[in-house]
Amino acid sequence: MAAETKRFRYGDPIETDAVMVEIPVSAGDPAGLKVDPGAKTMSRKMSEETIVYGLGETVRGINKRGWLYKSFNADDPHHEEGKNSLYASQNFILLDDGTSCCGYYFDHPGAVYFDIGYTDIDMMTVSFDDMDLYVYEIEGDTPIEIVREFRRIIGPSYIPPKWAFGYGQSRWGYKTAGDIREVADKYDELDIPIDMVYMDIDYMTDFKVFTVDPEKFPNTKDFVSEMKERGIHVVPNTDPGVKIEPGYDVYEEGLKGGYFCKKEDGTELVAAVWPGKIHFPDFLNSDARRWFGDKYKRMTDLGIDGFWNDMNEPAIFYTDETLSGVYEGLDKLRNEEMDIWGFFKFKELMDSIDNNPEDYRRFYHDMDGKKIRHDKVHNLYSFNMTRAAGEAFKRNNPGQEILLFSRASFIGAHRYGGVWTGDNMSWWSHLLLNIKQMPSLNMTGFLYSGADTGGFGADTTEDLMMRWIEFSIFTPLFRNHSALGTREQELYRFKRTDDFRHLIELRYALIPYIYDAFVKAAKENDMYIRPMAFDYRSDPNCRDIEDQLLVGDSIMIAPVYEQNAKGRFVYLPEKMKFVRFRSVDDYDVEILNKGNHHIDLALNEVAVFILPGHSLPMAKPAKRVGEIDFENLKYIEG
Ligand code: MIG
Repeated sequence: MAAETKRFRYGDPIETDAVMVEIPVSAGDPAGLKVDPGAKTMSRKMSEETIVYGLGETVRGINKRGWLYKSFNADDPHHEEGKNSLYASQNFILLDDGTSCCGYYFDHPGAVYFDIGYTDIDMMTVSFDDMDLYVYEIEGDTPIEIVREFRRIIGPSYIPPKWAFGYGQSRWGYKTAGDIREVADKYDELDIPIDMVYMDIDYMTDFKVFTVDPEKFPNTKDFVSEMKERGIHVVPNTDPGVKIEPGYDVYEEGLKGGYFCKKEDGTELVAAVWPGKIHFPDFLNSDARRWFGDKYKRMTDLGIDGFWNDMNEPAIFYTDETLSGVYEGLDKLRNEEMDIWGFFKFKELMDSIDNNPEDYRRFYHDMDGKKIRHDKVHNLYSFNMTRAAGEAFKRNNPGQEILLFSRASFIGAHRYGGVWTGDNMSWWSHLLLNIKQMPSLNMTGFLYSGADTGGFGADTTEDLMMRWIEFSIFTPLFRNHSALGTREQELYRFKRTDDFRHLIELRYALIPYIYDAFVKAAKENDMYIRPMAFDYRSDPNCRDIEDQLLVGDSIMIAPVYEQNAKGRFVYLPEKMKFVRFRSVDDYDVEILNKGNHHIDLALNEVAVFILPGHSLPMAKPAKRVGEIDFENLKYIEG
């Protein structure tokens, strides 16, 4: 039986455009959900065996059971397991008890709460602030079929240019053309392959979107082409907020066109982000979307062909309203004698200043004639920023392939771009989190994804960087990025640069495999990275595995994610060929039988397991994706 979808309607849903295939609305409630309109909940009992997959980029495991997740895109750099929200809202879940399975998509643009065995370990309860939504219930025989059907209805995943499968170096702190050039030079001096160097916010004039500071980049066009001639793409960061500055044309145009989000009284919301006081473009309005999207042409006219959209939850440092509330509160405290409760009140006031929920209720969108308060459609903001860019590229750069990925996301955005998982930390636990997030993101259509390799916040270490790279070799987006003020982590900052070169070369040798598997997954609505239990569903030992993954059709990976570990345990659901790579040409192979094994993996060694009957194609090492010979490959037979 092929999987089948039914659609149910509750209340007065806002059209999100997440789903592309028109499915007739069925009467009644979904077969597997108990709907309680009074409580605004939809629930379902789970058996002891039930695994709950999905939710895209979230905290915790591949199996989402045992926690409360809130879909409400959050700018929160503390990705700890006690959190309920990260940057993304991908409201797709898949329940599998081993013999029967089904999927649900809750198409709702506001907050959605997924209590998956949190209140009651055997119950899943999904709730809403407003029960205005479409629910899609997908029935099918296997998790793979359900995902395929879900992906069919949400439309095809974005495929980036081939060079976007190369290695990228980024850091918040590169300021000038000279800084960027130096990064490229150092990589080239050490012969470490690289295809991209990223430009973080300092390239702009006063953080004004769609500007390049002429002092830091005296001739951007020449610089971009100089870099491109050596095979390197420069990829700038783009923020949604438009600086309020008379004379700045983006601001003037936006104001004149009425493209900014307004408050109840009809005046533009003023918020503070990097540029200082800004207005937010109303991406939920098709005219504003078109207008903002067209501005990317300023950058593509300079030869730029890749972008990362940041801060689009949207993040708000403060608004005047919140700020004066905080000042008032502080003044009150100042006039009273400070006691211990005053101290806590003081701290609470300070913490309330950014991303304040009240601020998300302070402004409205004009959804093509319909005025809707922001918090009701919060999760659509980043989707429509990405869409603004993606649609504009089709319009203004026809036939050109452009790299695009975003921080915040919602289903639908996967058709226009990829995602990176935001401000993680240089922690071993975040390498493991990255491993667990990838298959969940793949389920929801975000195939082009990856994390800040080496970790963004906090100081990385050489061994963490090495182990992280050994995993990122397999993620479509492979970018080393770090925060201002942290230890510098370009690969040339470390001692074992030969090992790093060998690892990045291995990535490049595997790009024919990775790219093929990626494109095939995108075209066939499959997953490029999958949990073990998807392919080995009848093997009970695979049901709990959260740290081994299937990549494409031919390989399994088992990354090391513990500091000082010299190897790890793996479970093989069938006989496989274990390849221990030190470099493209230096590896040993061993056939391992089905069962548990401990494998030794020195710090510079990567484990790849080739599935029986499959083979792993490898290209000759190249310094740029464009130099890879996709025709002459050698094959390691499984
Ligand atoms: O408030 O542009 O997640 O990757 O380096 C921080 C500076 C803004 C957040 C992004 C991060 C980026 C940083 N940005």
